[in-house]
Amino acid sequence: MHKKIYNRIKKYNTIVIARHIGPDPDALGAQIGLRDIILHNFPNKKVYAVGAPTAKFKYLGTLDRLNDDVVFEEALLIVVDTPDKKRIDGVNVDLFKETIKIDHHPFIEKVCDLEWIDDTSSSTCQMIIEFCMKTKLEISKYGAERLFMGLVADTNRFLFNYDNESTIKTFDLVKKLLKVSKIDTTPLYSNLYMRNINEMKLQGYISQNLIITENGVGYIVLTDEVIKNHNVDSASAGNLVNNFNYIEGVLVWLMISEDKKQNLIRINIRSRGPYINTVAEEYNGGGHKYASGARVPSYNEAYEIVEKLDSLCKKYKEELEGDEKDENK
Ligand SMILES: [Mn+2]
Repeated sequence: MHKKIYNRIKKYNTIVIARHIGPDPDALGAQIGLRDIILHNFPNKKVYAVGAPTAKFKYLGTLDRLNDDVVFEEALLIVVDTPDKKRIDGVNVDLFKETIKIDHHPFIEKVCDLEWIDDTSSSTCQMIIEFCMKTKLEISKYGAERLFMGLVADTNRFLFNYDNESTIKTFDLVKKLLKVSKIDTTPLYSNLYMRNINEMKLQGYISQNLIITENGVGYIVLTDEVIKNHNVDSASAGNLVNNFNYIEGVLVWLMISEDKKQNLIRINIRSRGPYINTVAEEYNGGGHKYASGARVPSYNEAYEIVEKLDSLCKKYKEELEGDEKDENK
C-alpha cells in the first residue's frame, strides 16, 4: 500500500490534499504536513492543501485556494482523515484523475480509487509518519512539526485508549520522527494547549454545573446565552470536552452546545468506557469509538442522546461486573 501511494505521488505533477469539514489539528496537520513533505521531496510539483481555513488553528499553517489553472482531470487527490464523501471539504472527488484516501476512522464508505484505512492508528498524522518511514520520502522539519501536533492532539497527549500493540507502534513512530527531524516539541505544545481566559472561565462554569446521571454520564447544556456571556464561540465550547477526562464515576461525558448562527445543537461526546460512535451515528454524526460528535436540530435529540448513553453505561457496567464474577469463580 505504501509503495502504491508513493508511486502515485511520484507520478502526478498536480496533487490536491483535502480533509473533513470542521477540521481539527489531526486533519490539518496531516494535510499541511503532507503537502510540505511532498514539496520538500519534489520541489517542482504543485501541491495544494484545500478546505475552509480556521482562525483557531492557524498555527498549523496556511491553506491554498485552487486557481483556475488547476486541471483536475490530470490531478491526484489525496483525502486525509475523512471516512465519508459528504464530509470532504472544498473539492469534488469525481473530477480527479485518481484519488487516494488515508484515514484512521472506522470504515464508512468507499470514496477513493485507493484506500488505506487503519482504524488501529491513533491519528492520520501517525499514518503519514508511518508512510514516510516506509518509503523514500524525507520528512521536512516543518512537516514533522505539523504531524507531531496532529498526533498529540488526536491522542490527547498520549492519554488515548488503544491496545498495547497500537500504543507501542505510536510511541515507536514518534521516537523515529523525533530522531530524524530533531524538532523542539515545547513550542508545539504551547500552540496546542494555549487557551484564552474566557475558555478557562467557561471550563469553570462547566465544572460547577456538570450533571451526572445515575449510570455515569456527565453532561452540560451550554445555551447560546451561556456561550455568549463567556465570549467564546460554540465550536470552542464543544472542544472543552477533552478537558473532562478522569472524573471519578463518569464513564461518558458530553457537551451540548447551542449554535444559534447555524440553528443547531452540537454534541461532543467522549468515553473511557463503552463505545459511543454508534449513538453518534444514529444522529447523523460519527467519529471514533471513544470520541464522537453529532449535530442535531433541537435539545430533544440531545436529551435522547444522553439517555441512550446512560443505558450504554449501564450495560457496560453490568458486563464488567459479570466478567469479574466469572473471574472469581
Ligand atoms: Mn483524526
